[in-house]
Amino acid sequence: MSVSLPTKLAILILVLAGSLLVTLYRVHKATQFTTIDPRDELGDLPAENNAPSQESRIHEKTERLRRMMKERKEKEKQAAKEAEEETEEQQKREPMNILLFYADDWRHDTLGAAGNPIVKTPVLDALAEEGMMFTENCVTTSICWISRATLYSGQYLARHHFEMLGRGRTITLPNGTKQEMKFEVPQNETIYSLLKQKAGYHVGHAGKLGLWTELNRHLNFDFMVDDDGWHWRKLGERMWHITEKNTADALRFLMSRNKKKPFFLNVAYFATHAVDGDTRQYMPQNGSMSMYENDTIPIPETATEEAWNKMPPFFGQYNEGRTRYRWRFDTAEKHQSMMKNYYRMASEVDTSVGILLKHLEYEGQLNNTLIIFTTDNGNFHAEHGLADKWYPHQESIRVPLIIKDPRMSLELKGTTNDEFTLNIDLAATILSAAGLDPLPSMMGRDMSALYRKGSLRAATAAQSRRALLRNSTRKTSTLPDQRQYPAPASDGNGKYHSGSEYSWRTEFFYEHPMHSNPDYIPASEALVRKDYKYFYWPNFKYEQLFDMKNDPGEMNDLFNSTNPIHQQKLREMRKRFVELKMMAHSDMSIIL
Ligand SMILES: [Ca+2]
Repeated sequence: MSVSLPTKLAILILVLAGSLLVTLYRVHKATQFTTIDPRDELGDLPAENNAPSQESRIHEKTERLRRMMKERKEKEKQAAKEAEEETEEQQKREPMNILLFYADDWRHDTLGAAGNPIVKTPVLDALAEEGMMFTENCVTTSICWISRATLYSGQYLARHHFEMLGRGRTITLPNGTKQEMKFEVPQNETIYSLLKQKAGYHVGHAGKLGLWTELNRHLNFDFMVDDDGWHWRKLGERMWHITEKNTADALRFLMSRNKKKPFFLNVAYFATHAVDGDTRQYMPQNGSMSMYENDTIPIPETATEEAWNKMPPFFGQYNEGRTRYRWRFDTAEKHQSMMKNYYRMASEVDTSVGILLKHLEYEGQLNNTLIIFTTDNGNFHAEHGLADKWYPHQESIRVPLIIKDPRMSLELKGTTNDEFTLNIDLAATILSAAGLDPLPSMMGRDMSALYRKGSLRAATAAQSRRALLRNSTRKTSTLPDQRQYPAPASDGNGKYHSGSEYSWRTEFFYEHPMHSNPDYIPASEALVRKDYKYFYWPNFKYEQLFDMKNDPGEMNDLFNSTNPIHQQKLREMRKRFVELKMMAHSDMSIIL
C-alpha cells in the first residue's frame, strides 16, 4: 500500500511535534531539580553568572557553612548544658558566697555602662559585661533608712513601718501615750540573721547600716562595722576617707572569715551620699581630684525654672529638695564642682569594688560568688529644680542594679534586662542563692528567674533546687514559698500585674512618708508603669498623671487633660493604685 506525499508530511510533523513535546517535558523535569538556588536561602550573596561550575562551588560552600554553623550551635548548646550541669554540681558540692556592694544615693545613670558620657566606672562596667545590668530597677521608697529596712526585711515600708531614722514609727497607744517602735521586724527575720542562723553563712557588714538603731549583733552578724555620715575622719594616727575605710573593713572580713563556711558580705559604702550640713557636700579622696578636671558636666534638660514652676503648688522655698538644690546647683560653677566631686566619689567606689574582686580572685572564690551592685535610692541632679531624693520621679526612684551570678545562663552574660526589678526583690534573691526560701512576710521575688536559662521558667528550676537542698543534709530551708500573686488589674486586658510564675511584674506601688511637715518633705505615693505614672500626694490629696512614653522627663501633668484617653487612664490607674496600696498595707502573704 502506497502512502501519499501529504500523508507522509502529516506523519513527519506529528513525530516532530511529539519529540518536541518530550524534549520540553524533559527540560521541564530537569529544571524542577535546579529551581532551589542555595543563594536564596543565604539571602545576601553577591550575584554571579550562572555557570554550572560556579553554581556547584557556591552550593558546596553553602553546605560547608551550614555544617559549620550546625556544629558550632551544637557545641555551644553542649557547652551551655555542661556549664549548667557543672554549676548545679557545684551548687551541690559547695554553697555560693554572696557579695553585695550597696552604695548610697547612687542614680541609675551614674555608670559608664548605663551610657553616662562623663563618669568613669570601668570595674562596674566590666561587671555588667560579665553579668546582667537591670535598666528599670527601682526602689519602693527613695530614702536611706526605709530602703535599707526593705533590703534587710524584703518588705515594703507599709509592712516594716521603719518610718523614721533612729526610731521607726511612733504609735499612739489606747491610753493616749506615744510609743516609739524602733525596728519592728523580728530580729531573727532579717537577711543577715537568716543567712547566719538558717543557712550557716559567715555574715559580715562593712559600712553604713543606716538605721541608727542596733540589730542584735549575735543573731545577725559575725562581723559588723558601722560607718555613716562622714567623708574624712582621723582614726588613730591616720586621716581616713570613708571609702578607703569601707574597703579596708571589707578586706579584713574576707581575710579573717571562717573559710569552712560560705560568706555573705554587705559592703555598704557611704559614697556617694553627701555630708548633710557641710556646705562642701562631697569630699573625695585627694588622689581623685585630677579626675574630671577638664570635663564639662552636661546640664539636665529639666534643670530649669520652668520645670521647677511646674512642680505642684505646695512645692515652695522650704521644700528640702529646693533647699538642697540651692546648696548644690543654683549656679553653673557650683553645679560643675558638685557633680565632679560626686563623680569622683563614684569612681572611688568603682576602684574599691575592683580591689575586693581582685582579692576574691586571689582567694579562688570569684567564680563561686554571687555579686550584686545596687544602692538605696536615686538622686535629683537639678532636674525639676530639685536635689536629692524622696519623690516618685524617675531620677529619685530608679537605681543601678548589676548582678553577676555563677549560675547565670551563658547566653545572658553581658545583656541588659528592662523588667521592673525592685529593692523588695533583693532579700528573696539573696536568700534563694543561699538555698533558702523567702519568708511568707517578704514581698519580693527571686530575680535569678530573669537570668537563669533565659526565661521565667527558670523559677521552676530554682524551686526544684531548693527542694533538693531541703532534702540534703544541709539544714537550710524555712517554709516552701506559698505566697500569692495578686490578680492583674481589671482593666488593660491583663497587661498590668504584679507578676506570676510565668511573668514578671509590669507595675508597682511607690510610697514615701511625710517628714517634719508637708512644706519640708510632703508624703508621696505612686502607681508606676512604663506607659503612664500616677502620683498621689496624700497631704494635699493632689493627683498627677504623666505619659512616660511621650514625656519621660515628667514635665506635663495630664491630670486636667480633656483628652478622653488621659481621663480614662486616670480613672483606671487611680482605682488600681488604691488596690495595690491596700495590698501593700495588708498582712497577706503576697508578692508585689
Ligand atoms: Ca541613700
